Amino acid sequence: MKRSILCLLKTDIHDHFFYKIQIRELEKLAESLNYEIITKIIQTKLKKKSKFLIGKGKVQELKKLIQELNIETVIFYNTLTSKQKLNLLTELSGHQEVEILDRYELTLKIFEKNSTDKLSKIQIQLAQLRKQFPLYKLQANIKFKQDLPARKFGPGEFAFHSKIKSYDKKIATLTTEIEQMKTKKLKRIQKRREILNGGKICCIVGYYNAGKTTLFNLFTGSQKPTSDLPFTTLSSKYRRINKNFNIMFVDTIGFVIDLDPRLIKSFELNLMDMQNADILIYLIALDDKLDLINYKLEYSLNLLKEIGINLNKVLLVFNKFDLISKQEFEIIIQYLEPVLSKYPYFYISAKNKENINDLLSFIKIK
Ligand SMILES: Nc1nc2c(ncn2[C@@H]2O[C@H](COP(=O)(O)OP(=O)(O)O)[C@@H](O)[C@H]2O)c(=O)[nH]1
Ligand SMILES: [Mg+2]
Repeated sequence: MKRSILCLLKTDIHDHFFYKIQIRELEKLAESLNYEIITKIIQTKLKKKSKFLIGKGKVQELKKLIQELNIETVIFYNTLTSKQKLNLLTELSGHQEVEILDRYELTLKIFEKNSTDKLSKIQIQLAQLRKQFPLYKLQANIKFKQDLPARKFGPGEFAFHSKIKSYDKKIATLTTEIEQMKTKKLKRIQKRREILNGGKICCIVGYYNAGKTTLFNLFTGSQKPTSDLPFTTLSSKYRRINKNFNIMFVDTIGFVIDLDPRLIKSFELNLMDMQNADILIYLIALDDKLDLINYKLEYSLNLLKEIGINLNKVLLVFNKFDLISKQEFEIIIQYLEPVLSKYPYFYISAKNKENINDLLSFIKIK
């Protein structure tokens, strides 16, 4: 367990609600990697562009806390530029170097830990390289200037350039590899369509912990691992209910709030599963707070639209019905009326197998 501090910069002074969700999300992500959260720092500041992201005074406060509380890692909710990360590393490291992470890097670390298949591994590796490269360039540049103040060309510079070249090369190789995998994947999807012979592909999407894998297992009799930890599922899986049933289900990666666009891009291959499906079950966990359900729903529908998905194929499915009362459900439905009037919706409990047959019948005729 690494002793850690969480750090969030809030740029909206009127935000009295959402930042709490953000910091809670960060906490969950960090805990899933065994970081021990010792304390949290939240600063409200309008300007994000600054030397350290947070203000200079806050940095000194942070420095003191790191020493007093024996902190090994500082995790930021906001994305840090390479310059900000370098400045923070320089300013905050005492005898021992502190680890500085932003949520983007933290998420990649979770991906890395959970990835079991080659495809996910390559996508993650590429995203990590792309993120590390600019920081490496900055660090190497500074170091090389310190090492060789007088000479123009020296061994330091040579090493620096050859490392940059190897970074470039690795990124290019992985990019090509992913392009090839995309082509192969499209072919595989087409083959599945041929086997289905007019049947449908139904992809289950939604936030992590919505119960996607639980529902997939229930539909297909699979035994994929489920858990309340983020990103247990990384690679997509296709499976039919049985040979006589003309629908194939797909379980895939979950969303998180405020997903960095680069993260979305780095999982292009998973997006292909969503883009090529005939039906999208958008699964929503009913045990979240009402505001959060609403926020997640709006955010995800937008996201789906952005990645080019026709929203006509979306079916909203509320899961974990067993965890709330009928009255609570009514309140949720009323609150979400503006969205619900646009999509067909169902409520189920994947765990207790409630209302599953109704859902299946609907999918069959859709
Ligand atoms: N109470 C309840 N828990 C559920 C239900 N469906 C899934 N879960 C639990 O929610 C957690 C996340 O499930 P999982 O299928 O891994 O979610 P995923 O991240 O969307 O794939 C697990 O602990 C499941 O046991 C449900 O209908 N009711
Ligand atoms: Mg899952």
